[in-house]
Amino acid sequence: MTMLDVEIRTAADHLIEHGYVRLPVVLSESQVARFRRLREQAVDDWRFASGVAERPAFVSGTLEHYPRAVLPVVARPVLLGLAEALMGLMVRLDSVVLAGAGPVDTGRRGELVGWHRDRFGCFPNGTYSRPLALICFIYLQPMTAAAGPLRVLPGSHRDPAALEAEQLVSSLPSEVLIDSHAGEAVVIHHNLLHSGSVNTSEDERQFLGHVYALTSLRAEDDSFDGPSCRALRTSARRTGDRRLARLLGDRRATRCATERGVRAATRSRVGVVEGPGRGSRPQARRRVQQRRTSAHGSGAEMS
Ligand SMILES: O=C(O)CCC(=O)C(=O)O
Repeated sequence: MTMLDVEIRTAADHLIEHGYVRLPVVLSESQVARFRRLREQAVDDWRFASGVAERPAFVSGTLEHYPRAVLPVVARPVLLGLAEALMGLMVRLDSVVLAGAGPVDTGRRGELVGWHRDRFGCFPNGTYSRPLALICFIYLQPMTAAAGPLRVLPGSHRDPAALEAEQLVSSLPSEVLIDSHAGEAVVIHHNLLHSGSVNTSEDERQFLGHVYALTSLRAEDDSFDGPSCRALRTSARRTGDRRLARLLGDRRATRCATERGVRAATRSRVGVVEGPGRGSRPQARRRVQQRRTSAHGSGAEMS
């Protein structure tokens, strides 16, 4: 087993048991700074396009608009590998957003935004079920008490514990506050009860949030159908990278994850590419490798 396999297996075990897991150092310090700048740019672009002055809490379509920054993060082997370990190989992106919450009065420190389950969530029946979606929050500042840490109720992805209406914005005895570092990812099962906390720091509280969902479920928040996403899909198909094609919503790539293909896995820009399909030969594979290099080269990685 590689170090990556061990990391993924350990993370998967934690998420199955508790409903969430922390993955440290998904973004470096300079990448965090770059994403904070990107959030400003995304907000400005959105305000310009919509002709409004207020700052949007969520800017979506970020893969379409900023593919060079966003693709390497959503396709990070540890994140996508974790999603596949928990959900099976049929994984696609559901949405990628840059989120921000402005500061509020410091007297409100410790207030919750509200307990909820995310899309596809339902009242659990007491047994673990594989996630239909995994939500990844990559926070872009240290999640101190002032910034407003994410709160989770461990085990609530499977326990049939009900909350009363008045508890929905209350801190609860079994909650865990996640004081993650900037650039750390927190990944949660779609059925986990969780809540943000209000931001009483001086800066905007920001995260890059993305969702992995089963390919059989319709993408609700993002069509991934603009020119950049289409070009990424075409390029993934051309280079035989079915894993990336699936991630980007290519329906044809959902028919190709045969056991044979998976066993023949080789390294690719996203970590693993499935083996050759019917009729491919070593020369064809070499050509694919060459094209893969020329298509994206080092440009796919963030500096
Ligand atoms: O603000 C946070 O930390 C979490 C946001 C959240 O719960 C959500 O987007 O579903």
